Amino acid sequence: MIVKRLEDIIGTDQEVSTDNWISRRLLLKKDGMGFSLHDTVIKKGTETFIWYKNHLEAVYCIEGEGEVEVLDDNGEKTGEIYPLKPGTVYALNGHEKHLLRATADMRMVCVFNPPVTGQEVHDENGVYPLTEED
Ligand code: 9YT
Repeated sequence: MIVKRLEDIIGTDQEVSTDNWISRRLLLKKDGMGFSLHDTVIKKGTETFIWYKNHLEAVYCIEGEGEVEVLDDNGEKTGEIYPLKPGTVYALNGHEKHLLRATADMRMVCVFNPPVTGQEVHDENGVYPLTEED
């Protein structure tokens, strides 16, 4: 059995920070679960373009508020916007391009399949790279 605590991850290399979010990676590829599990804070006032073309992600909001806007394959707005508040989950089952906005610090529990390896941040296309073994 694996047991970890958020307090033990904060300040280690399993905590990855960008201008828009901070991600505490509780379970990673190396843990062998077939998914990774993250406790992520999306910073208030930010808008992030994201495209997980290599991953499926489910995101469960447990604190804060914001919205997610679905984009089409060209990255153009579709008008499809979903408010996010505690108790709302969205799942990117179609690798949708999207914009994530936080009007207050938003705390999200995120699951990735395939699991991330640890240090991933979005590249210039909003994408996390895939590792060789994936
Ligand atoms: C919700 C989302 O995709 N935020 C960006 C960071 C990501 N959740 C991560 O790597 O933890």
